[in-house]
Amino acid sequence: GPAAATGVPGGRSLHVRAARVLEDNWTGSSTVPSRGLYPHQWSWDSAFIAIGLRHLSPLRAQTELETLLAAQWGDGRIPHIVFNPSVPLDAYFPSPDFWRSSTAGRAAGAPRTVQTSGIVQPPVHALAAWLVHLADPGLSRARGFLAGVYPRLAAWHRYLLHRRDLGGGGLASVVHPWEQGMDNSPCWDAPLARVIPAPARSFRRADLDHGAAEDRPTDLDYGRYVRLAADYRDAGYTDRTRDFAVEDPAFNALLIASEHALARIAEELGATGSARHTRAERLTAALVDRLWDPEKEIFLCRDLRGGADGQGGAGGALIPERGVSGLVPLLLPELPREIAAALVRTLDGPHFGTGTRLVPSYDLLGEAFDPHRYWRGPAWFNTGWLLERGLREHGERERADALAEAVVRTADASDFAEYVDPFTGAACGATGFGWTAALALDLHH
Ligand code: 9YW
Repeated sequence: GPAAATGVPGGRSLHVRAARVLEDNWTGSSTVPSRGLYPHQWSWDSAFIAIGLRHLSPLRAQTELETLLAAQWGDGRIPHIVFNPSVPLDAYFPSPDFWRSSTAGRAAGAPRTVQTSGIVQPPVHALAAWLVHLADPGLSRARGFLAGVYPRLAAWHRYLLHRRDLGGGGLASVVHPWEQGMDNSPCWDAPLARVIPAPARSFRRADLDHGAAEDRPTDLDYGRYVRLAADYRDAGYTDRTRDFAVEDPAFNALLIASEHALARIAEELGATGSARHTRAERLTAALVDRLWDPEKEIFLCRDLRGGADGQGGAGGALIPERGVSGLVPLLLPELPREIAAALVRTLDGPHFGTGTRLVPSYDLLGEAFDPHRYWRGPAWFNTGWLLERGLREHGERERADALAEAVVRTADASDFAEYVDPFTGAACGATGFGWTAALALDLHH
């Protein structure tokens, strides 16, 4: 791709500026999403960051993933945060003394030597490992990179496909909005409304030291996040019956894309990947069957505890909110042609496309739409990257090129913002954000 200088004053290219962000956020064994706001290692951030890092240093990209996987629990889960012991406890909430992984998570096999959270994040890791391998197969083979990560990634998928099939339909469920990664998306409003919030005075929001309150989730949201996480912890992080259980389209699409990647990794290691490819195809069919809405032409979340009897006895209910998560399955190669075409229409149409520079995180016409508040409207760069990949996968080259260009340009112009106003591209949240720099770098290549 066009790796040349972009002609900005001073002549420093996007490549150099993105590399600087990733250098500043590098701790020696992994990369923080943001020095101020998120000073530890986050699971799906690291996967996206590795995808960009591979262009700067395939070794650092491999190390990034290896560091994360070293904190894997015995039951296979990859925790959403791996805490850096040298960062003060009050720099981020909820801190290790809230999660208490090494004691509360003992039955689930939490590691003893490193402190982690107990929930998970979307499984982008096998896809990232495969892309990192491809950047320098020689180094990867010499270090035994794939041979080292394969059993851990396989255990991770096994955890999600078995312990987290709470709906019995083959898909993985999330038990907390933080697990799906789009914390305060309006898609979560209905299932969250049933959660009794922890009192606001029972915790201190460190995030507000670094971000404008009106760009962040509310105190009421946080009260509910805290309650759900504390209940999960107090149940020993076991996945039996949970009050909050949702099947999310992006989470499952990423699991499927990663299952395909794991098949390729197996093949590279001299084994057969066919059982994994077949499983990915079956999961794609389950995704369509359980989450596709043919009228709205988007995938929806299934609230397993919603619906007629409130217990999800009838398989729960679809949540009628359009979030960007419902477009992410475009990533999948086996998506039926007519569904891929419908998703492209939705991307272009009044709910996500009209007047926007980048794809918003939530329905432009939705009642809850807010162009600045976190996952309730702003555009994010990881979803932009995933949709670019989806468009390319389905032969939409011009649309993919245009989106790639908009992602790179907006990332650069916003000083690698955490998220942006979807109409103007104005920066929101933190700047110098890890995955923004990494994914802009990847699309620039
Ligand atoms: C939190 C780190 C994480 C991201 C999530 C994003 C936010 C809040 O920040 O989560 O405190 O974990 O919603 O997707 O991984 O960047």
